[in-house]
Amino acid sequence: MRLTRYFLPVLKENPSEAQIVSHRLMLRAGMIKQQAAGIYSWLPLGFKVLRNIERIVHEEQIRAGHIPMLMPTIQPADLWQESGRYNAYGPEMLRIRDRHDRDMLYGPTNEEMITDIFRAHVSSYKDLPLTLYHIQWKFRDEVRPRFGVMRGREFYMKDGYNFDLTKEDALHAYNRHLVSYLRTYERMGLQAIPMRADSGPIGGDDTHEFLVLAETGESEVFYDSAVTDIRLGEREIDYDSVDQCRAVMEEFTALYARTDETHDEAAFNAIPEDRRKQARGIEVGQIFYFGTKYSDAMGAVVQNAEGEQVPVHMGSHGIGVSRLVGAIIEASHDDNGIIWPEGVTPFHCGIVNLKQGDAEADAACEKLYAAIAGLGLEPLYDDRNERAGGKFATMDLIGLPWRITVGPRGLKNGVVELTSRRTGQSEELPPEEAVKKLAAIYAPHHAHLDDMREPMANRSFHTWL
Ligand code: 5CA
Repeated sequence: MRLTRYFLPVLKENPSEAQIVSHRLMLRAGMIKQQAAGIYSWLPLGFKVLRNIERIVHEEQIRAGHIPMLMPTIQPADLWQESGRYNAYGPEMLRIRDRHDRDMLYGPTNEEMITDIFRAHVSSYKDLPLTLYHIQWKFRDEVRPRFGVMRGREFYMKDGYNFDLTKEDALHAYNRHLVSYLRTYERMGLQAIPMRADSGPIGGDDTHEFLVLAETGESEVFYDSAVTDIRLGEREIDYDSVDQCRAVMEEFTALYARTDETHDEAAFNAIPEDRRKQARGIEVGQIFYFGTKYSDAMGAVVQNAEGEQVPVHMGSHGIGVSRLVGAIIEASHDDNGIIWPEGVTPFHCGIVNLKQGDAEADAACEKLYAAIAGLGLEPLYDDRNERAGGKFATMDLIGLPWRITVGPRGLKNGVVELTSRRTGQSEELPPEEAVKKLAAIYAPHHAHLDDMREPMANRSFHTWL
């Protein structure tokens, strides 16, 4: 993309309505525009990041064996009357009446609807286990929408639902989700710590929230600092293996880590004092096991091997896709702007032409642009007739992890400059070498591109979007 042809409405001034850094930077970098309290348009740069996060979520869900689908945003009220949650949900639910006077609502979550789909089409244990998910806009009429996309009223969420014959199978689904969530967040450059939490209006006993530690987080958390040393990393986990998934779950939840709702002062005080931490965190996901709560209420039963009709065991699992855009910025920025992790960056590399209009510099930029695009990567070429300082400031603000600076002086020596946004370090090297470096940097993040070259039957997952 060439900047002169793009739509990147960056703001010079700090917007006064933004209280936290991610909201401020998203507005300044031209990523979002507020349309009403807690309701945003996603401008092109923000939309790209949202889509990248969504793609990672899809890839990791499909890798774990979960099946994508799409349910509507508007739901009929009667499903919620059946489950008993129509009244219980309270004023957070946006209630709508259609022209036939039928009660509808803008879905805050989809337990009822998925249970309705399940009971209409599944009647035998032979069709289990089954995990269906979708990524769809939700609406919760929050009392205090704030912090931009972090607590919106309209927000984008991945929600998944598992159906199992037994509690044991459903707990495997719970552990499998925990593992796949860890991998999902790590690919986005985030450490999200599973913490024992409260199940709220979803219900059930077993639930963990995934928290990214950040001073601006809305949740108060208590944890043993040793949990921050654990990473999934490159481990290969077989999602069908009950033992492997359980082992990871136990490893990640053995140490004390809880939100304030489930905090236990006595257990906390048993941790060595230097490891006892009280901090704030951003909730980027939550997993639930709630047994037969919805299947009992809505008659989601299957026939088991003995010919008996039994209610299915269920759980639900959510990832705050739009909230993650803000959470990643909270975790990764400096005074000059955003620093995107490679896994989610809207463009892979910026190209800054120090002397627009200089025939040699222009030609070198064009050549770099084509070579980077040839790798399947997307460069953003700042081809404006602006001074270098302004171009650097824009690149720093929008946070592309790598920048190639091209100028007549370097070209005389056959070199360009490759700069890391994170460290600020630059190195001079021939343009072909800079392109090679980018290819190596992004190789681990683009396994899905290799996958696309495989015949359909050999692909481990489809590539989305
Ligand atoms: N049905 C369950 C699991 S699918 C559910 O709704 N869980 S939830 O309430 O915890 O929401 C899932 C995730 O959505 C949260 O962890 C959070 O990251 C995100 N989320 C919830 N409310 C908002 C909001 N108002 N704005 C942005 N993201 C939100």
